[in-house]
Amino acid sequence: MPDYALMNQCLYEGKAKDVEQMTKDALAAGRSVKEVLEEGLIAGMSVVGEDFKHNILYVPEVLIAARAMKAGMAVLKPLLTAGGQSSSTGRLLMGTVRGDLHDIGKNLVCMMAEGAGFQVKDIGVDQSIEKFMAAADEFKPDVIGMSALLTTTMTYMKVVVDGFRAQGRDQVKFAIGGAPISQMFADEIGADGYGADASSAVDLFLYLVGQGPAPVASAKRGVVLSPPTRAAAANARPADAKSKYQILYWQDLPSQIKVWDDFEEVKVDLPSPFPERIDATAQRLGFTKGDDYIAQLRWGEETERAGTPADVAAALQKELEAALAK
Ligand code: B12
Repeated sequence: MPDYALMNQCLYEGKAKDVEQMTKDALAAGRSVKEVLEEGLIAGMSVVGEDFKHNILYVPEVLIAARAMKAGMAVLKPLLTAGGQSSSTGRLLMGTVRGDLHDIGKNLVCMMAEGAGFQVKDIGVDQSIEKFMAAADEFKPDVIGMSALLTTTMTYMKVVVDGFRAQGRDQVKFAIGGAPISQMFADEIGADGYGADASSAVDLFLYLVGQGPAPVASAKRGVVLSPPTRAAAANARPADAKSKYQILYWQDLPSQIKVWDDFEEVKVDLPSPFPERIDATAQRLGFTKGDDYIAQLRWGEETERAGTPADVAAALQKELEAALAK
């Protein structure tokens, strides 16, 4: 019996070569494609999804895990398509809407959806309604997922939804997501649902194909502190509390701060103007493709300083802002 727990762990840690080899070994040992997919890969990815949802893992780690998942999937793919053993949960067509080149979130959603057993067709970025329609004619999706990161492009989602509905194509469901998107916006444009992150997206897709419960309303993630955790932490923590922290850099530009102690963890996505600086530099250097962009991210050294995680996070943010203003 293959050690699926170990395989899940390797996937979680993003060890693509190990996952690939274990997938091959499990097949060589006579296990079914379905079993290897579900117990070796999907089970590992679902832990990644949960930990991402709860801010235990962050975007770079999730993308690395997703690449390991892809390495395993690449071994299974020919067998899945040839043997008719597909355990497809549903068919998902994904694209970023016209005028928008952001694809990191979309790619992540695609990988997690594949991990959950969906057959995914990703038509890429900057996609017009005509392209969505042509792809839908060919691929016959159950769900169309649209991504938009710009307030100027999100409105195009309505054009696509309206266009499909106007042609009487009511059977396909629309899921939408991206930084400026909300449930309210989804309701406004008549989409069937909104997902705040890749894990919520998969819950939503499962629901839309009748294979999961209605997702609870998801909200954007920000600083991770629930009031009960803070209260408990405040009681348990010694007066001379120390916290550890790391800064996530895009090249040498700070993007996120993570601070933790034995009681809680705080994550701060640095607000404007930090993302604009990163955007401008990425554009200037031509690192605008998902993988190229992600390859520039790295966590800084783990460091310790006095204070609770919330205090340290606030102080660090101030210092970074002051340094940027110079
Ligand atoms: C990376 C990035 C870029 C990269 C994109 C690289 C790439 N290949 O994607 C580059 C440098 C190319 C870029 C360019 C620009 N960018 Co930019 N960019 C970002 C940045 C920093 C991160 C986006 C990201 O990847 N996040 C990580 C992923 C994992 O999260 P996500 O995309 O939100 O996806 C998650 C969820 O939203 C959800 N989801 C996403 N899609 C879907 C779909 C479905 C169906 C579902 C259910 C869920 C779902 O699940 C995902 C996974 O968890 C954001 C800042 C931010 N905080 O969002 C700015 C940001 C989006 N960019 C911005 C801007 C202004 C631009 C530019 C106009 C800059 C310029 N002056 O040229 C250009 C526009 C280019 C274009 N036409 O699209 C602004 C948008 C402001 C606004 N209100 O419209 C932001 C918010 C930065 C800022 N604060 O100013 N950008």
